[in-house]
Amino acid sequence: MAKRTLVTAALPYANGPLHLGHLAGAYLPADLFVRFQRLKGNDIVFICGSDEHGVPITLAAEKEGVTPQDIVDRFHQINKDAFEQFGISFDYFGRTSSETHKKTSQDFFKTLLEKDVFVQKSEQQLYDAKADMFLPDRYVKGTCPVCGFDEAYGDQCEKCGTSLSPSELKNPKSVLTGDIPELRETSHWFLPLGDFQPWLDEWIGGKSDWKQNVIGQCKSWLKSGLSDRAVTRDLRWGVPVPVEGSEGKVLYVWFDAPIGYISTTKEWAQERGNPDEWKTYWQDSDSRLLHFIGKDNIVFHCIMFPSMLKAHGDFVIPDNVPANEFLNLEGKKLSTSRGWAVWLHEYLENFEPDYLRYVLGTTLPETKDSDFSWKDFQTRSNSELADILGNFLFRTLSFTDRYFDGQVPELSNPDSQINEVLKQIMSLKDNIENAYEKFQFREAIQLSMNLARLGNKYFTEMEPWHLRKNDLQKCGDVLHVCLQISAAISIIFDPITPKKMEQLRASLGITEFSFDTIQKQMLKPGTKITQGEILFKKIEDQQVEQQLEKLEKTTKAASPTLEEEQNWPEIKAETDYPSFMTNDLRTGKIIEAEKVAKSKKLLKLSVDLGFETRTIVSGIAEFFTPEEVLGKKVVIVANLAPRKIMNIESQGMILMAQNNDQTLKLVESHGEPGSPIS
Ligand code: B3M
Ligand code: ZN
Repeated sequence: MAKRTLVTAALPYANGPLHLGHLAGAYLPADLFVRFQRLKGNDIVFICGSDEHGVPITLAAEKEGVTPQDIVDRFHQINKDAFEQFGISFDYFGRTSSETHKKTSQDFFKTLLEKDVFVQKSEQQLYDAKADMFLPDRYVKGTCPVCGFDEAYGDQCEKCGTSLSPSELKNPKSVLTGDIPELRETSHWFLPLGDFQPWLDEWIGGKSDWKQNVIGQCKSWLKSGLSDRAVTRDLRWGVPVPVEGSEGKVLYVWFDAPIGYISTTKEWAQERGNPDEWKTYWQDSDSRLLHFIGKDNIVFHCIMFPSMLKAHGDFVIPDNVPANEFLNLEGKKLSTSRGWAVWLHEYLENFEPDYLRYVLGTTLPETKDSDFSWKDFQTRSNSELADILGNFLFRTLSFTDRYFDGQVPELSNPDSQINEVLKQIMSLKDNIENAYEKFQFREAIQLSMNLARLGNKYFTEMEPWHLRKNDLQKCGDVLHVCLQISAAISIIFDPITPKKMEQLRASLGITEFSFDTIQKQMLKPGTKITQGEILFKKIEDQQVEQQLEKLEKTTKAASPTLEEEQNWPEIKAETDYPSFMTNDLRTGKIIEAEKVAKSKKLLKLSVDLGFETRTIVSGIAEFFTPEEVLGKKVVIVANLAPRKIMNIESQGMILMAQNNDQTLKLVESHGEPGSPIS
């Protein structure tokens, strides 16, 4: 077991504000982990900062007609504030435009240069004569050589995920001027990743404790073979290449950004007045390095940066990279360009952070993509945070305040039931610890809520309001137990809802605590407690509706991008007229609609065809409520052979249009029910 841990969370690009997807991908899981480790009293440092270089920044600046510096200054502050308000408890939040970072990354580059790690190559690259610059990465768009998608970027095709270099694109176009670029000779330094392949194979092959999704991605990269990666660019914005005669060249953002973890740790140490302290985290073999990231950053953190660290030789190599998958929003892929996102600073205008920390924590995309919906946010906030956790704490504290003079009663007769309940606190505690250590935060949070469930159920079953009248001693015992559970909650929930737990501990008079101070009886009899206020209030329907309306509005305002308009499947193989005419399409009016029990996807519909009524089972329940389709006139395939779906005979099919974001839309008809469509 390592003596100390350095946790990093991906450095967010300072080119825009943060949204829920960022929080769920890297920052919340990292913060849960770090807060838990701090509770355990373990030595841990949590580092992050703004990624202020690279094409994402310069493109944002060009779009707005301001300087890159303006962009990064603005979003560094906005994002830093949002993190703070969400209680993301970095020990230091730096930025890659700092002097320390410049020096650290230049020194890193120079070391690799001296060790002869790089390959220097001259090659023809795309150049925009009008803009007078080379076109690295996202400065160029074109057709993907792999899947044919014609809006692929110079560094990656977002459709098929292939990572590309600009010269691989077919029909390239400059995003600055729209011109077709010319080719010009330029020279760059490359990291020959292939040289590291044997080492990477062995290193990653030995990682039995890494998450499956991470291992899977790494293995597929390794399997397809690693090639040279350019680590410099012809750009004006970035860390200058520290080699004489290389004016106009900067380090590639994915070369300098991970080194930002090192420079930020240095700045943290400087700020603490112990400038060499960073070395213990980066250079002592007793330190473990953990990178929390989203899945799109896996290759950089598991292949490229470890190779850089290995080549350098002075630093520890990551111990684990617990990357998350993606978070969807209301069943659709998050998209900032389409306005389909919930921005953190906007969330904070309406709700307290701890609600989101909890709800998002229960839905983290740990092993596969997951979904955030406002309805679910409301349901979980109300039925778990308010009805279980908040209710239990309020009942316990107010009862004690009222009938026991605000003091923890004695436990006079610890019968077997009481012992069982107290024992369960301890076994939940162990299981929670285990889940945190394995990066299973959803599990840890669910188990934490089980502790509140235990308390709530016990309180209800024991009916202390009756006991008070006929067995005051037993009533005291029950409250004693409930207060012990409350005390355990105030620590166990600390990583999840830190602000609320601070309030709770103030009510319980707990000042010194750690995860291991959770005992069956933490609160001594006679301890004074105060009732405090209700910790979790319910979220009203109208608050959630407002959020949904806002989402609709922002999506409409953001015009769809070209890539979305053109991203349609290929036309199917040709058919002939007689074959097509064997399909009997009719107008049908939906006259009844209900959800199929035990199915998320299916609606059972009664459809009036004028001359008869059909039952049709349709897989549209994730897109329409029964009320929304009722009365609609749609297009039916009327001569499709009947099929049994969930034991219901479906007598036809309804035509749907499928949009790029995978949503379904009804194909509506203006004909009369029964009218043939051809
Ligand atoms: N800025 C990409 C991102 O925000 C990048 C991460 C850098 S981590 C060293 O997704
Ligand atoms: Zn592609």
